[in-house]
Amino acid sequence: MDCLKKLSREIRVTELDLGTQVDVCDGVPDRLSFLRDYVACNKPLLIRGAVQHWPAVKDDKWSWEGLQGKLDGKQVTVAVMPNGRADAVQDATLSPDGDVQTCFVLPLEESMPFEQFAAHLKQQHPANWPSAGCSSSAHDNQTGSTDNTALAARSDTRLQIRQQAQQVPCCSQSCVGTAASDLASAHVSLDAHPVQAQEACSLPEHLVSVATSGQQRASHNHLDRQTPSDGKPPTQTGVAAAEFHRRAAEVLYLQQQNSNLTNAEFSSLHQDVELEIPWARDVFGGSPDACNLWIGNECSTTSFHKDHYENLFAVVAGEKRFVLLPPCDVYRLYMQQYPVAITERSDEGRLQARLAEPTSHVKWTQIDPFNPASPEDQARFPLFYNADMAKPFHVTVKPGDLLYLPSLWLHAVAQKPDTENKVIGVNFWYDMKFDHRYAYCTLVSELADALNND
Ligand SMILES: O=C(O)CCC(=O)C(=O)O
Repeated sequence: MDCLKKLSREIRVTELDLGTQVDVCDGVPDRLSFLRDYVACNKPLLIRGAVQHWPAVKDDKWSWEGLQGKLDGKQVTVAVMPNGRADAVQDATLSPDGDVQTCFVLPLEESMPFEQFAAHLKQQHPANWPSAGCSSSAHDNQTGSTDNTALAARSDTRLQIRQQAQQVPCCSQSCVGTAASDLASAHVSLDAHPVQAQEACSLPEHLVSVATSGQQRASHNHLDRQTPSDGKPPTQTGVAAAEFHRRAAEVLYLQQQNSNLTNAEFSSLHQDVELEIPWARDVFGGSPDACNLWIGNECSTTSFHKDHYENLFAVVAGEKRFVLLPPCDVYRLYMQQYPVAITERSDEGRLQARLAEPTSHVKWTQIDPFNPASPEDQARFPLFYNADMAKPFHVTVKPGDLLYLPSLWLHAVAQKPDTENKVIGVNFWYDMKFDHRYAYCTLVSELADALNND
């Protein structure tokens, strides 16, 4: 372990030559300096104003009004989670037995009209949350059950994990997913954030249909035959309101990592951005493999992971807050294998997780830099939390800025919304070189595994 610590220190000093901050420059550097001083050294750089000229930024073309003018009526695919922690390790309660298992949980992917997605994000302001708000931390639920809750050859991209995990059809007609053979296996309860049912509330228009369809489903699903604790049968309005509140608390994130921005459903947005960064073509030797659109709000976070790509991440609206560790620090994240669980919607409309079939495992980390570490976490993960270890780098990317995030860097991302409660990013993934750097990162990772298993 001392050798790995020494490697971390040496790389920080000799190659990265970074203090406590990632380098920042105003405007695009010349290609040669960028290649020599950053790409060749695998060193991140925040380039302020690099995409300021995009109409989406300069002319605010991607206000909700602007986006809805272009996208209303189009179906979009959205990741749905009860707690905004898609593709993250979390404790889930497996029903019917109530076994708690620590799993890597994939989101439900649902297809919905863009206007429904937009209305959902708009109403989901922290001020509307009765308790913990959009915290990504563990949450409980109305029923009282526990809930803590491309691009082949790149075995750990989140897209590929999603593709590998078996998806199941869900009750909603709008759900996306491939058929699964068996719905009757163990389920993980994944209820949404706690929201008090308020019968007297007025339902935002986009959720009236949800509540109504919930009402219809409820009568098929025996919800109306359940007896609540006060002994009175629930009214249909009560059932609809409960489903409305549960749905309103779900966290939606438009993010697919399959080059979704280049797809036909988003063609009306193409005039507002660039689908490739002109000066990056020379640096990376070609066009990006993927150009991804991300629309969410602060309820969603992205857990620590690395990608086998050179990444240019542009922010159009709101702010992205990256927490970064260089690849040589991978041993500090205590990566281990977790069973993969998928999220699905039950007949009653609840989000549930169940183990993927056939069983699969993913190497991931449990460390969540966005939640205060408990004393137990600090004791379990000293290489991350101990005061004598180097702190991760923090970078805030604002509208018009572009972050160069080198391949294999470990990153976790949180978001701060703009005044319209949205955060929009566009990123470009370029092929990385699988050279000596890749080999040494693999060595560090395998040494860390060996040490952890000792
Ligand atoms: O913006 C996010 O939530 C995650 C971005 C990310 O992980 C990536 O660009 O690789």
